[in-house]
Amino acid sequence: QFDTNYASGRSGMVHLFEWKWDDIAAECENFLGPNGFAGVQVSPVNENAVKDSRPWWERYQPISYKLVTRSGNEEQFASMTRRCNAVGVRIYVDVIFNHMAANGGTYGTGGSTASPSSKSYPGVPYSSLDFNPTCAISNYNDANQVRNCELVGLRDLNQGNSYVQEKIAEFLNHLIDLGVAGFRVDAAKHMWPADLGVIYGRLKNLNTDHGFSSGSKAYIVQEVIDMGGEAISKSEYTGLGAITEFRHSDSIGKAFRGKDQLRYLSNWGTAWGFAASDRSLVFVDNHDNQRGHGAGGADVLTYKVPKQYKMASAFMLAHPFGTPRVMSSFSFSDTDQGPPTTDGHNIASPSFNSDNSCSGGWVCEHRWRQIYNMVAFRNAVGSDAIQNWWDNGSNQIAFSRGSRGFVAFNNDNYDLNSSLQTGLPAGTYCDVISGTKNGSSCTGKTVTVGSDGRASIYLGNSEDDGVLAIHVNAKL
Ligand code: AAO
Repeated sequence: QFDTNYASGRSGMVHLFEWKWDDIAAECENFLGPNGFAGVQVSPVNENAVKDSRPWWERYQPISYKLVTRSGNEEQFASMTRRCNAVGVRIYVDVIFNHMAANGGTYGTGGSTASPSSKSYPGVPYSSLDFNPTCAISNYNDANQVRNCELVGLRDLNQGNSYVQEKIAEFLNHLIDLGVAGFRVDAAKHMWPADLGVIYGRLKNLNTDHGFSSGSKAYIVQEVIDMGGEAISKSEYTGLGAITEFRHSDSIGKAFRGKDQLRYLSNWGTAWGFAASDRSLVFVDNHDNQRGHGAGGADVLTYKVPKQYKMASAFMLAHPFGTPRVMSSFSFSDTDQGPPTTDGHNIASPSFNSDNSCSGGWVCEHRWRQIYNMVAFRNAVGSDAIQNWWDNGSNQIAFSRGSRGFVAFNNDNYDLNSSLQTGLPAGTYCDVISGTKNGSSCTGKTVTVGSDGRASIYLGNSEDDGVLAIHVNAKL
């Protein structure tokens, strides 16, 4: 459960937040597969409570485990996993089994009804016997309360109950049969690690018909927000799977917002309080903290601060630490606002511009050249270690990944203009941030590396992007 099950030579998971299954299938074939992406985290797949204003968060209020949501039905889901796996892109599902819908969630996207006030969800079925007693979480210093009471009024399932364990395992195994590669376990912090261990222990191996090697286990990443100072620590979960490393999001945001000098990033990793690399799912922002939910606060970078966001994303993708996940958003002004729709209810498909970017209300950070070209960088450098670290003593830094890739950042208010050791073989390279290699030419800046591995690197502080990146697959 620690292995992402990525196809070899690929990296980079993208969270296609609120996308429809048919659109994701097409995206795997047309964009993610060809550009080296390894996986997609999809929005919750099971039936959720329908809320009048159709906020994005209605999907975090389960009504049943039927696979019917605004993203599509079971047939569409199954077709998506098949089409994505066929082009080497894995699917990870956001699964919610800490709780069921809160009061007011009386009918679901799949036609089931429920009575949350009496803890009755006939679509599963669950009855009041399957839930913890009603109480609210107000004190994160009390582990019993965090795990046995209700998160924002969501009816709290008792995962210690064997019937509940069975229903959850059935739901997850159904998804494994349909070809998924793993799960993001929502609100894992609100469940007892021992109960999660029992549930994970009931999971089947991944479906070999979908190209997984026999004996493969689902990758599990548990949503555990641990910024320190609370009763529950991520280390209680890292023996069971990976965790969402929120400190990464917080620290990278502070650094690229200029609240921490970039030179301090030289020991980026566990020295910053992060979990071990293979247990850390890392991200610049997520669907919660980009809109003020969850944790991370004001320092989180989002698509709304594009220059710093691209720099932070490039750093995350260039650095070997963790399993990076790229956020792909819809644009919003109101933090409750749901995805773009055609009629207030049905989710609209994204449309694409000639430069690969999206329109129609979809931001598609994963289609920003500076981001997808860094996924290609990550694939090009493989497991090569960081070498040739350089900094100017403040906010200009550079490093190589062995002799396969080199990246430089300038977050100072003056130009970077230095001769630096790139570690790369002599030649002319295309900077994959300002442009793309196109046959034997480059649409952006070029960098000439001498026979001693050095190159003169220029990054003006008023340039569109504060990063420059070259790698062996972008040699001209
Ligand atoms: C909606 C309405 C509610 C209503 C409810 C029921 O908004 O007003 O009461 O329905 O009718 C999402 C939305 C919720 C939404 C819910 C259900 O975010 O607004 O409620 O769907 O529709 C905690 C959890 C964490 C959770 C996060 C949002 O620990 O698991 O809150 N994230 C997941 C999902 C999320 C989803 C759910 C869970 C529920 O990703 O999308 O909710 O399925 C501290 C704690 C954290 C805690 C935060 C927020 O964080 O450590 O564990 O997260 O507080 O309460 C600093 C600290 C940091 C602290 C933070 C905030 O950053 O360092 O530790 O401040 O104080």
